Amino acid sequence: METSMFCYQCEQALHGTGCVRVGVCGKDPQVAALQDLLVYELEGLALQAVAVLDRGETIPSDIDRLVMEALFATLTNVNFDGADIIDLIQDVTAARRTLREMYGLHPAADLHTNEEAIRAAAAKVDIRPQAETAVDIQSLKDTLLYGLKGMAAYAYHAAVLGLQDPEVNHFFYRGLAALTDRTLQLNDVLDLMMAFGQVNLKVMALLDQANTGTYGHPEPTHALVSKRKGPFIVVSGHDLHDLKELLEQTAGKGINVYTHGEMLPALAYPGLKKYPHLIGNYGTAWHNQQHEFDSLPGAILMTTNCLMKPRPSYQDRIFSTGVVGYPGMTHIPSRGGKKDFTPVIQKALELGGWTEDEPEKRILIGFGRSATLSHAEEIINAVKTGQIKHFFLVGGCDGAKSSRSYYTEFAEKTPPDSVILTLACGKFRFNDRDFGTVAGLPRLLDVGQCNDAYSAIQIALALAEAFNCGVNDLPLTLVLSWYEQKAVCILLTLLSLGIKNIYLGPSLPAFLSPNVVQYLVEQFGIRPITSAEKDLADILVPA
Ligand code: SF4
Ligand code: SF3
Repeated sequence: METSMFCYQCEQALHGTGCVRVGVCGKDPQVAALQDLLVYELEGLALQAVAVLDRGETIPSDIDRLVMEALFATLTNVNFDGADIIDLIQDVTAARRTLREMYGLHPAADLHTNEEAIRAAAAKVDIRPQAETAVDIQSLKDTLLYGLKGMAAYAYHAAVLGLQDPEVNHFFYRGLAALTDRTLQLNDVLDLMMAFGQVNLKVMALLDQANTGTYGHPEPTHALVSKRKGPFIVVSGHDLHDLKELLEQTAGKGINVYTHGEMLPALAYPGLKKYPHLIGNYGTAWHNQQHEFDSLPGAILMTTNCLMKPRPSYQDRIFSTGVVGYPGMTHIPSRGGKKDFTPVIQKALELGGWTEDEPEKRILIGFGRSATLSHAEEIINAVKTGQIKHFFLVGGCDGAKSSRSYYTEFAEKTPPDSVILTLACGKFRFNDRDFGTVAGLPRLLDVGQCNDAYSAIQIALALAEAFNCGVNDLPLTLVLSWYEQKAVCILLTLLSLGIKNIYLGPSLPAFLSPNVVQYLVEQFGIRPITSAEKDLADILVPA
């Protein structure tokens, strides 16, 4: 049984270098090794798939879907259950066999089928073979792998809503296969990363199309953030489809449904807010869940990341679904494309919920690209007349580190003639504050989830077009916080769009070698955050 591990894929990596005994996130060495083996097996599958694609043949769509699910399961705070990872390894092994038989490929070595063989292989697998011999190449390949994990999450959400793009699916194979190619030089991997950024932009567009096509464009909404009496279910994560299915199954049952964390933006979609029992939002960002869920008199459904180890006080009332898993946690499976949330509903009714209404409190959300750009004319005029002098995008992941208070201070210190766009779970640090208005618009515009980064990019591109300039010439500064691998794929997309001078924190990724950091600073002007005062002074220095 493994007693050591190495993982440095997220911002919580121990000492800023990597988790070696157990993950700061709670991932144990056995699960870490199994996840590495899953990635290794996916690389093997990808090599086969590339051979098939190069012959002009196609990959069965269930294999495309498996690749998304398997990569997504290895994203930080998604799946901590070794049994689930073993199932996925067996599925990938079966997919390799399928491709071999369909297309007469050479038999692959090491097709692990039983649990014992899988665990033995996991103990030996090394998915960073160039870590000692080619530090910078390995650093770039790791960055690409983490980007692929993030992209898998986006592709999965779009696929759940019926949208896939063959070019995107193929890039998973080409990207994973490239990770095994020892002939690649630094420039080759850099080129691949930029190509990846553009493909990821397509996935983000696809997900935007899936979400807005299914549920309509988010609209400005004063979302309830106080408790209402009665039984309830709290839904966390990013999966709008799971929320929709739960809303259908809870209709008329006297149960309120609250969003939590990254599900908050769901309250602004016409196709979801039409359910009157989708009542409001409970809680804040993922890292506060253990105390927010402690003794909660309601049921909790985790649809995606970020899941933390459940405390005993609520382990009987938290459920997982989709790719999420935790040992001992009740999982709601998908059967024939449908989910049966009866256990969650029964638990909510049994617990009874809150006994009193809290004084009502609301926050303003729902400024995706459609709602924000419906004010384009006012915004452009306000810039021309000097009422709006600067735009900030203060967004990204939240996390537990105290240095993340930077983002609250930064938002608070932005001048009154500026607009703050925000998205993802980092906004919970300041989204309940009153930033007032500028040119008749709210100063704080909540664009949505991290899954809505496409919306923010479209807003920036529309402003650039209106002013007939590039995004880098706009009075716009991106101040991003990262934690997990979706942030990596977004960053690579921004770089592939040529966007420069991004402020990044709370710390730089451990997987970027010093030379890679230097390259990013020189080529893209990436700036590690310092203090809110200093960074703001640097940004707002008169031209
Ligand atoms: Fe550590 Fe993050 Fe890896 Fe978890 S995902 S083991 S916290 S680096
Ligand atoms: Fe948050 Fe996990 Fe990244 Fe979706 S919920 S932004 S960290």
